[in-house]
Amino acid sequence: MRLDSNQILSHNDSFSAKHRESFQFLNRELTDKGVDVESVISQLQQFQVAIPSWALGAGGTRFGRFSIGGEPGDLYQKLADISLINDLTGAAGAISLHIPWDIPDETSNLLDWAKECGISFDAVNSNTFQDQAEQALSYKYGSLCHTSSAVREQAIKHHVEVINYGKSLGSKSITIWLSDGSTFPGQLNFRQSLSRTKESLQEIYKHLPDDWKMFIEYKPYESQFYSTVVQDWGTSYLLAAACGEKAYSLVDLGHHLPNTNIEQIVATLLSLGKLGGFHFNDSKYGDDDLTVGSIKPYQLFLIFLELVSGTSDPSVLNPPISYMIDASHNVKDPLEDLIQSLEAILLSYAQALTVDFIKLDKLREKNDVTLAQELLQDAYRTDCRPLLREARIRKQAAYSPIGFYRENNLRQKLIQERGFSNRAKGL
Ligand code: AFD
Ligand code: MN
Ligand code: MN
Repeated sequence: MRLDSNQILSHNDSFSAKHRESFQFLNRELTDKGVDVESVISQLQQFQVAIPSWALGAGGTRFGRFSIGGEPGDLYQKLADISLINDLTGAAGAISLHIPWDIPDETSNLLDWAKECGISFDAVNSNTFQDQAEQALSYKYGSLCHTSSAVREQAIKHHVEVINYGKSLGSKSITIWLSDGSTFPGQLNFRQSLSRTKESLQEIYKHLPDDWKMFIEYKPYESQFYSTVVQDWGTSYLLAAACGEKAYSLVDLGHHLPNTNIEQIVATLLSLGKLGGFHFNDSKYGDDDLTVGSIKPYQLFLIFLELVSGTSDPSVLNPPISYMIDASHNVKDPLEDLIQSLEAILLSYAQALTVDFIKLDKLREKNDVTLAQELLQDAYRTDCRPLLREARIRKQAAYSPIGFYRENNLRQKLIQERGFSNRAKGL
């Protein structure tokens, strides 16, 4: 559904006096601190986060799923939903597909439709954590790590098919998340399963086009509950290093045991030049796939602090990072949840961009812990939302995306258009 740009403009006009006052106040406050506000706004306008195709319908847990109505029933409707989010936010111009859930009958008019929606194709995601209907061999006991070479070959073939499908759509990266592991002690030989996984990934890597990247995602548990082969950032890093320069680690915020210092992992992978990308979400206990910034917003800010300082450090040789949301919406309207996630991501990014890193480094050199902390907390406690609104307004996106979505009853319109029976393939 493409939104009427005139409707967005009149929405924005209705807030213009209020926005001008708060933006001018913040602009003065930040300029007095030496912040280049125009540069911050321009970076906010350029920042893009890919939307996962599997997050546009109501999610679920292993205990059940509750439909919401108006959900997308196919990839064309998913692209329409993302174009709606992008029209409102200006920050969601790409979709990340999940194969085979997202293989439509005909790719040619899919490209035309995606172009009409203004949406490009970001990373493609493989799936060897489920068995598909026509699959010859089961992944029940693993895929790329499997003791049977026939199963490993089938899984490698699947990844090559995913790459080829992505190539047909203009994608330039593949994300590989393996749930391979064991549920009980004794089930798996740790050393052999790791070396089999490495060899399988190296085989897939041979099929990676020169201008592609391979993201190796890690996760401590699920769907296995005793061990996961690619369990942590270190394992992901060693596998990426074993594959080659086009392979990187992917950090999913929900894939860390409680209290892990994720911002330190981000800094370490940046210094190794192997930080490929993020799956943004939030969590309280595990891989809860909660709305970004809804539980630990300060952690998100500290992660962006490492991203902003790392990517502006000439000694850090890390390529541009791929950003994606990876969350599941069980009790909220999925489109509203994705809009909230985008707001949280851009807000943390904006706050981190206002930090004076030269001043911070001087305080660190002097071991002035209090003032170093004060500097960070001051940035985190600054309400930078007027900067996000200014960035959106300048892109003809909405002053308040959620406000516009509600004012115009967009979910009701989707229900009128699609009814309640749709259920897109996915988790
Ligand atoms: C699940 C996994 C992982 C993966 C995603 C898409 O935990 O995050 O990236 O599915 O395959 O969330
Ligand atoms: Mn993920
Ligand atoms: Mn996950």
